[in-house]
Formats: sequence, structure tokens, C-alpha cells
Amino acid sequence: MSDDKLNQTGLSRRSFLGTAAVSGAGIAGAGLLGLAGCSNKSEGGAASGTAGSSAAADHSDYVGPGELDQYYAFNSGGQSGEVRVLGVPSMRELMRIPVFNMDSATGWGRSNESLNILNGNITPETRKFLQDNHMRCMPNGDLHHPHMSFTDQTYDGRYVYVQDKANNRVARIRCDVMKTDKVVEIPNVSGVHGLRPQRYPKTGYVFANGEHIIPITKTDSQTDPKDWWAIYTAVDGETMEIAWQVQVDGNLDNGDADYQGKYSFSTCYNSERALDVQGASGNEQDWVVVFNIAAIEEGIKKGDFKEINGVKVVDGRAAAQSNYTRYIPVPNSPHGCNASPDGNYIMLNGKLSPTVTVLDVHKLDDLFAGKIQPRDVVVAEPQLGLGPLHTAFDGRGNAYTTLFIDSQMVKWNIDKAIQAYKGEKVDPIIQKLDVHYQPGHNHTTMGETKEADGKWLVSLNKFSKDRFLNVGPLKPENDQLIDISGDEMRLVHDGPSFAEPHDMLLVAASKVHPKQTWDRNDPWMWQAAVDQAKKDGVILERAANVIRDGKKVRVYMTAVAPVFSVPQFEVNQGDEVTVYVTNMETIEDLTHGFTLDNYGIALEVGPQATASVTFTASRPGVHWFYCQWFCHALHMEMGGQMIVKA
Ligand code: K7E
Ligand code: RUQ
Ligand code: CUA
Repeated sequence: MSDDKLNQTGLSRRSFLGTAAVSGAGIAGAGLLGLAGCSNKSEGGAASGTAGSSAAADHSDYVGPGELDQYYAFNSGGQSGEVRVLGVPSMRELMRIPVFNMDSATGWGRSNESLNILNGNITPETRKFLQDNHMRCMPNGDLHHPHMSFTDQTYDGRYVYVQDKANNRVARIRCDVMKTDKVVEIPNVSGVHGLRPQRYPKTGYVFANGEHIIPITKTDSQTDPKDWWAIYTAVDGETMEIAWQVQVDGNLDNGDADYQGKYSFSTCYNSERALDVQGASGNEQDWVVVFNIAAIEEGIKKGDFKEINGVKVVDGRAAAQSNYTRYIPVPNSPHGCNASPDGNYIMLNGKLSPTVTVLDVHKLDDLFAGKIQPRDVVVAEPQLGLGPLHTAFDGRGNAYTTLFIDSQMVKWNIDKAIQAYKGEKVDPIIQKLDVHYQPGHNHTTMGETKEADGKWLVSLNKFSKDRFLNVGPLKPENDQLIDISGDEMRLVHDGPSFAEPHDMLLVAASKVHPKQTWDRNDPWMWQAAVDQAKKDGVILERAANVIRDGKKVRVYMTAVAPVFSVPQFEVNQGDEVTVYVTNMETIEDLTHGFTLDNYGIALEVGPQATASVTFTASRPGVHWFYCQWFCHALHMEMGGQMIVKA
């Protein structure tokens, strides 16, 4: 990258290093050492604002050194429990956001701040379970579906919502700092799978499917599945509290919301109420449940609900014949549920049926009014191939459906599928492209918003087999990038990824505005530290204090490269120690860490952030602590000692 190009942006490598040097001035000469020793490290920090221009010109997936991608991808980490941020079209992994997992680098799942978030809104049963099992938090999660908050039918860059199928949670990531800020456990459900935010007027609700049928109340039989139910949950996306739930029939799988703010949808398999595979795929037809949001809100207002475990639950079972739900039959075991960006259609992907069922949302008022039959809402049902799982859109009237069994992506035209359903002799299928192998979700750039731009499609394939160097019996998945800007789909990139991307959201970079450093005036993450420091008469930003409070010891320190303000502290064996570290660096990319020898502790402390950890000093002796985030030429020297007196 030429200096000219850098200078246009006003953000040259030199100016970055200049400020870095200033930050090291606390120790004589250290700043200069920083320049000499760490120059290769700093290079990556210089960003070019002109980036991505060459990629735009020829619509290549090549993003050269120093150039930036045009889209952020938020990729689910599946059973890894995290979210990964990628750049598209380069498909480079940029960041990992721990959510339901424990993370060694950042201390997520160990720091006080992360534990406050993870355990902030869990049920009393879970709290007791954690105690009984000597766990600080649930150590795992199964995160399938990341979705961004909407305002007026398009992404607004505020939040990404995710679910945890393993431990029934919904979490929220703040996109300004790319960290999880809220977690809520959903009671009365088993397996929170499908997740979708309301699109209009804004998010609003975040809808979460309970997948497995279970007995909901103590009076439901614990042994007879005739008495077991699935529950659909609406979480308030602002407060992250549960707004209401709906009791329904069948296992809820995936869901979506319309573009009008009136209805939401869940595919359902296992209308049979079976407990095994054979039984669960027996019926020729299952259904999609349609939820009438205004009717449910009205019912809650009128008091037409049962309160179960502190949540208001309305009865949307078919037998209840309420106005909260409608059940529309669709062929065997539908899976993906996708609203088209024109706001008109909902696609229900057949899975065990080779079809995708297309609903016209404009017919739903009549369905709820009893003027038409459920199947009258269906306007197309094209036969696409074996194992349709998920559908994405290009904003030009075409749909792209993954065929799990055929290992293909099929591009088809929505209008032609509707014509064919009416009996006209047209073939909606435009092209089939081999993908490698067994695709689940697919996703197009901005394709779940009214601003679908039809540039790129990513196929998230479950198997990679021979596509990469063999790494042993456990293989990576394969995230494949497909150029859909022209008439034909073109496969341009194979991207290996660890267990296991299900879903991906692709948002234009211009919609997301992350900060360069944390904001001391917005201490949402370390509010508890602010409160405690105030009681102790400590100012976090200038702290170098060791406060004894009975058998509790609180150590407050700052981190400014390459020193901690408390180089050594002494405690007694058995004391409960809390260490608060505040990073007072003001420039970007200067993260410090706090790792404590033999105590299983590591914290990430970002620029202008405070992080803390509490532990019992049960091991006597001298325990070094050190900064594990490479920050300075004297990074190795950035440390100190905790002396624990026996
Ligand atoms: Cu199809 Cu969990 Cu979205 Cu996986 S689900 S593929
Ligand atoms: S030290 S530059 Cu741990 Cu070899 Cu890293
Ligand atoms: Cu601070 Cu390394």
C-alpha cells in the first residue's frame, strides 16, 4: 500500500505508531523501544478508507493487502457457542465473539463482567444446578442463528441476536463493541432453535422457537407425549425480557417474521408427536404455524393467558381454535423458513419433500378471518431437488435454495414458480450449481432485508471431505462463496471453518459502526466495578489501591504499556480476592491482559475498559501475574506478583 493512499485517509501507519509511542512514555525510552520492536505488529492496525474499491470495480472476491471488505458476515459458531465475524468477499475471519462458550483469550465465562452477563437472567433452577455442579456458568451452547436488529425492514447495526439450543437461551451482541451484553434463559421450552427479529416497524420482538415437545406444567403427564407441547417465545429486543409465549402443537423448527409487522411463522416437523426418527417423519404433511402478533398482544391485555414459571402463555394449540395461530399444512418435515425481500412471500423448505412451499402473506388476513382455507394461502410449490433446507434471495425476483442431499444450490424464479402452480407451462428452475458438500443454510448480501443487493451468496456446507488438506477424522466445514451478480452463479471461494456454522448474516459494512476504544462514560459492562470502587473511595482511572475488607481483598490497578499500577500485592491464604484492571490507553488496538499464574485466570482488558475477576487465594506462594496481550516492546516485562502468605 502506498503512503499516498494512506495519507488520503489521514490514518497513516506513521501516525498510528506516533500515538503508540506516546502511550509508552510513562517509562523512559519505552516508547521508542516500542517502535523498534513492534513495528511488524502495528502494521496491521493501519486501515485504508479507500479499501474495497478494486473489488467493487470487477466484482472480484480478491481483497488486497490493506483493502477492506464490503460486508461484515456474522457467522454462527454452532456447538462452539460463539459468533465469528468475517469479511466478505474475502471470507477472512476478523474476530470471534464469545457468547455461550468459555474463552481462554478474553476470560469470557471467568471474568466477573462476563459472569454477570451470562447469569444475569437465568431461572432459579439453573442457578441451583450451577451451584450443585460447582460451575460458574453454563460452559457450552449451541448457537445456530445470528440475526441483526431491524429498523424499517432493514439492518440498523445496533445488535445481533443469537440463540442457544443446548441451554435454552437468547443472547444479544452489541455491535458498537462486538461483545455480548445480555443473556436471557427461556423457561418452559426445550431446545431454542429458530430465531428471528421483528422487521417492522423495528426490533421489537425477537421470536424464538422451542423445538422439542415437553410437559409444560406439573399437571401435564411426564410420560405420555400426548400431553407434551412446544412453546413459541417473544423476547423484547430492547430489554431482553420475555414478553409472552404461545403454546403450540408439534416440534417448532425454524422461523421468520413478515415485512409488515403483523405475522410471524414457524415450520413444524413431528406433527406425529413421536419420540424417534421413524415416527417423527411418518406423516405426509406437517405444517407451518402462523402467529398473529396483534391478536396475541390483545389476548395478553385481556388476561387470556396462563402464567407458567413467571411467563404469560397464551393457548395457540390447534384444538384451542384461538385467533392467535393458524396451522397451514405443508409437505413432510419442513425446515427453513424465509421471507422474500419484496415483503410478499414466505418460503417453507421441504427437507424430506423435494419442494419449497410459497405462502402469500397478503392472504393471511383472510385466513385469520375464516374467509379462506389454510392451503389457499399457498401460491407456489416448486419441485427443486432433494433435501431443500434454506432459501436466500437476490432482490431481483430470484430465490436460491440449498439442496442438502443433492449437494447443490438451485436458483429459481419466484414469479415463474407461481405461474407454474397455476398450471402454466414454465420451468422456474434457472440453474443448479454443485457445492461441496451437503449445504445447510445459505445467505445473500443484505438478502433478509428490503435492501437485498444480489451480489454474493454464501453456502454453509456441513461436510468438506476432500476439499482441504486432511486434518484427521474431524474435518472443517466448508463455507463457499458464490458470485450471484451475473446471470449465472459462479463458485469463487472455499472457506474452511470450525464447528459449526449454521447460519450467517451478511450486512453492508456501512451499516455497522464499531468503536475504536471503549467509552469510559458508558460503563455498562463494568458497572459493578464502578459501584464497588465508589464505595471504596477509589477512582478506577487512576487506581493503585489494595483494600482489605475482612477476609475480602480488592486490588485496583491500571494498565498502561508496559506497567500495571500495582506491581505487587500481598494477601493471606484463603482470602477472597478481586482484581480490577483498567486499561487507560486511549489509542486503538492497544489491548492489555491480566493472567494470573496457576489460578486459571486470564482477562482481556481493552483500551479504556475495566475488567475484573474474583477468586479465593487458596494456593500460597509467589504467583506472577502478567499481560498476555502483546502490547509493547516491554510486553514481556509487563507483570507483577501476588504474594499469598500461608
Ligand atoms: Cu438449518 Cu439449526 Cu438453521 Cu442448521 S438449522 S442447517
Ligand atoms: S514472544 S512476538 Cu511470546 Cu516470542 Cu511473541
Ligand atoms: Cu500489556 Cu502486554
